[in-house]
Amino acid sequence: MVQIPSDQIKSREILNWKGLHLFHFRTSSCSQKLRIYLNLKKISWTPHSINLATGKNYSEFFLGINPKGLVPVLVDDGRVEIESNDILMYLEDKFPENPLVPDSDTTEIGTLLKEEDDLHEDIRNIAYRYMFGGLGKKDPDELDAFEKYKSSNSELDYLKLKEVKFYKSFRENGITDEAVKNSLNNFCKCYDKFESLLNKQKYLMGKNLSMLDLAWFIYTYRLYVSGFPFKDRYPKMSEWFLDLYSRKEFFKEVNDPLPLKLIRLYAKTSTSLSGKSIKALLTK
Ligand SMILES: N[C@@H](CCC(=O)N[C@@H](CS)C(=O)NCC(=O)O)C(=O)O
Repeated sequence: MVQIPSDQIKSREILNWKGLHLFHFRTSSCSQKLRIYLNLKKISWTPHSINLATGKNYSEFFLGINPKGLVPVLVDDGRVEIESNDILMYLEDKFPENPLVPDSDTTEIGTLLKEEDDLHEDIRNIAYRYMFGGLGKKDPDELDAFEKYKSSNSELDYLKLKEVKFYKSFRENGITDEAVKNSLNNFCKCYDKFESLLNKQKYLMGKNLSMLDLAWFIYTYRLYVSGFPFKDRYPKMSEWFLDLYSRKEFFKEVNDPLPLKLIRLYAKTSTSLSGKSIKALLTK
């Protein structure tokens, strides 16, 4: 778990908040995953939207909570947790009814969620190239101030530099064809594995829905919208996705609750604006 100790929280007022509070953003993939979880578990929580598109994650208030400038952040009666998968595990421990971890085995799901988290930069590459267009560009002055910001946690200050590097490179070079190819390769390795599992089971970890399905639903949604040919390449995965997408707990949390026909149309348009399509860059 990545808990930020309370003596390191500079925006002290949040430490007095009662109950579950979530800093999130509507279109953030990690926030979407958490909100789907909260919907499925029927857990009530207080939302605090941090607008990533207008740089609110670089405000002094928010950096005083998470110096990495990332959502989601959970605040539970003054306890501050970051990292979406750790937040999921924390909540699962606190709300064990209707479990979303199979057979209470946290080791296997921990490994699989880490594999998913390791692909975060890959989903970023896809989303910034095919979904967000120029909207993902950060204001250079805000980015500089973010880079220079010093919190009382030198480890988080160091980890933040990875974010700065990504956004600087995105501003200068966009997301290159090479980066998209590599990211697609990484996704295909996982999808190859999941496709064969889904030939014998309904969900990614067996016969019951788990957090892993939530996590991969979000990635699959993004790739789908970006024009990844799931139906041709991974038909079982495509069925699995459409089933989850038809459920209101999932559907209402992803970007725009559009009918799938419109999403496919959107995928075509966004692809034509973003250079070579995903289909053209799929190498295997
Ligand atoms: N590993 C982290 C990743 C968090 C993350 O990258 N959050 C993104 C949104 S999905 C963010 O806040 N980005 C900041 C930005 O877009 O400026 C987690 O799982 O919580």
